[in-house]
Amino acid sequence: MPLRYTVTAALPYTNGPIHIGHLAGVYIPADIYCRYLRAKGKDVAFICGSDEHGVAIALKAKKEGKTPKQIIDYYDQIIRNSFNSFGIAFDHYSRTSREIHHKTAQEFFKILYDKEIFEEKNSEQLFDPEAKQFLADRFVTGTCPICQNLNAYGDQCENCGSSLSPTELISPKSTLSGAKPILKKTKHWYLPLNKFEDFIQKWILEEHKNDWKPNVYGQVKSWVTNGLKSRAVTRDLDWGIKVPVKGADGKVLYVWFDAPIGYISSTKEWANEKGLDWKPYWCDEDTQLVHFIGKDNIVFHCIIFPVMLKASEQYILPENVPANEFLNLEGQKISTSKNWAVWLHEYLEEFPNQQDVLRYVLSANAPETKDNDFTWEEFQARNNNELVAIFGNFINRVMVLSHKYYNGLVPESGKRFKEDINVLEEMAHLPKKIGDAIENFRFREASQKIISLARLGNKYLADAEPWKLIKTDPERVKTIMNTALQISSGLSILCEPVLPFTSVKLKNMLNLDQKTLGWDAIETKKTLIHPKHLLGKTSLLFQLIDDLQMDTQREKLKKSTLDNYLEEKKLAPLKTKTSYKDFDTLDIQVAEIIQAKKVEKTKKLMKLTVRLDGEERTVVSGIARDFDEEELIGKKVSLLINLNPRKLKGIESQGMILLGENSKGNFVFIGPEDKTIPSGTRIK
Ligand code: B3M
Ligand code: ZN
Repeated sequence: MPLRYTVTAALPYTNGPIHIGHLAGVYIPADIYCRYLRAKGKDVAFICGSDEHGVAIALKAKKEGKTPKQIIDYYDQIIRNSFNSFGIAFDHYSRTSREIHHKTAQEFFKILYDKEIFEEKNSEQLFDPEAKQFLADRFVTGTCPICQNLNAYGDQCENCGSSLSPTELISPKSTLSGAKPILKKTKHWYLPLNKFEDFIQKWILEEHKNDWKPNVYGQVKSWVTNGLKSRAVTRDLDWGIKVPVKGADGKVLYVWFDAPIGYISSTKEWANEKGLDWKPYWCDEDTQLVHFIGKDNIVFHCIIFPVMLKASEQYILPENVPANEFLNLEGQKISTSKNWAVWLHEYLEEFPNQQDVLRYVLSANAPETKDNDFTWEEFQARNNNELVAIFGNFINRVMVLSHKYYNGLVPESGKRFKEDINVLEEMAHLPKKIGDAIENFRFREASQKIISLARLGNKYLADAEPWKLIKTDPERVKTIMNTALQISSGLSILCEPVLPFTSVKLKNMLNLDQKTLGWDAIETKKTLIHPKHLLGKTSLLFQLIDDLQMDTQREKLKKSTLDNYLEEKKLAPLKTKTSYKDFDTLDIQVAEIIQAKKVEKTKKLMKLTVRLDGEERTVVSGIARDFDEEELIGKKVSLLINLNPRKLKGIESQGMILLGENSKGNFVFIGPEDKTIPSGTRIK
């Protein structure tokens, strides 16, 4: 049994507000976990903060003509407010721009430096000759060498998820000036992950084989199988934490080196403020360290940071890293740049005081084992059919009847019948069941178990029909209502981790002390609410959400992406003029797709067989995100047939299909309108 828990949630970048994807993937599960632990009386430090370094922030500042400091101050405030409003109850929320963090991160670097863990290497890096700057990470884009995505970043391809270094990009381009980078020598410090392969192998792949989530375990395994490489932990940049050794002028720590140390500095700050010692929370073996993150952060939390912790020889390792998959929105990937998102600060304006509805829907539909979709239709259905019709309805019946029959005084229970004993018995099992679900990071299940208690209560009342019995057997009704009030009280306690606002509201209605009753009281079948206790006023716990509100949300989404699309179009420069002669060199023909098969281990690539006039060809096209195999068969498309063949994932592609992009960013075919037009027809 751990003596204490250090629970961290990924530090959000302060280069934009946060949306439902962040909440569903990281912060709601982490918050439920910590609220549950606290309810069980555990010693918990729930730690987070703003991640304020890195190229993304420097770039945003440059683009907006502001200083990085202005950017981070602005978003730090918005993000903090969102967390507060949604009841994400961190014990401490710090910022990596604070001095305590700079010091902690530098000390950490020095520890590894003094232990001679790092490799010092001179290498050629991309340099922007116009902006006179090295191009790290997101300062450079180009074609992904793995999946051919044209817009891969210098540190990562968001299409295939590969982690890259800038020099691996094909046709790199500076995002600062658009210039073609040159190579220039520079010195950096590297963390030799390869030397820690055995450690990762033993610690995760053997010891945590059975208790880590399969999606997390699988990613780690594939990293290790592909072989771990050294990773530069410093950058040539002016925004960040100075590298604290000689000969490192103009260099800062790589943001992914300093950010996870932010968990430690935030804990220090918290402990200082509370007059506690921070060390046990990071150094004692009897502390359980858990990192909540999204799946794009797995490598950093399961390999790189643990290697840093291990190499320092002073810190504990995470016991679990329950990363979630991604949440999509109305069938599409959430995208900040396309404004395809539900922003938390906007949700609150449109659904004031309905934080718990979103918390509930995002828990019930959490992307725990696979990517999941958020739709407004489901949001409405879960609210109306579950929160209102089951939970709200049960509480309302209990409250209204108790006020009507007993003026709000809890009635004495007579001898309980079998059905009364059964429901109370079932309720007594729930803390353990919900607890097991939460401790094993199954938050969907936990949220359903909570609703199951309200469902149980509803059924109990519907079967017992106190509103009929009141005329013939008022004594029996007292027992029924007393039992129903015990269930209501149990609900107010057990719903707290998922629905904290509802819990407070319900406890107020029941006039229960917010703190005194715990999960144990339910388990040990204590009387949760006593006879003659005076109930508070009845109010509605949840409100119905109507179709109009949902239509408004869907319209808003469509409109904002369309606006965004038009804006981008305006900004996209026209290509330079070309001659007819050049155009005439392109041989474009109508082709019919006759076979389609997704290329394995890629997200986008589809292998197609197309028919021209008397000839069949193989073409590999990046359309698998937008089309299923079946719907492609029989499609007539325009094909550029005299492009040099090229190999994609080992398959030779003999042509390129012409594609357009619609306002949602999905591909559409540019094919002949007249479907009878024969394959092989020349397009001029
Ligand atoms: N800021 C990345 C992200 O928001 C990063 C997490 C840091 S956790 C130490 O996805
Ligand atoms: Zn890629």
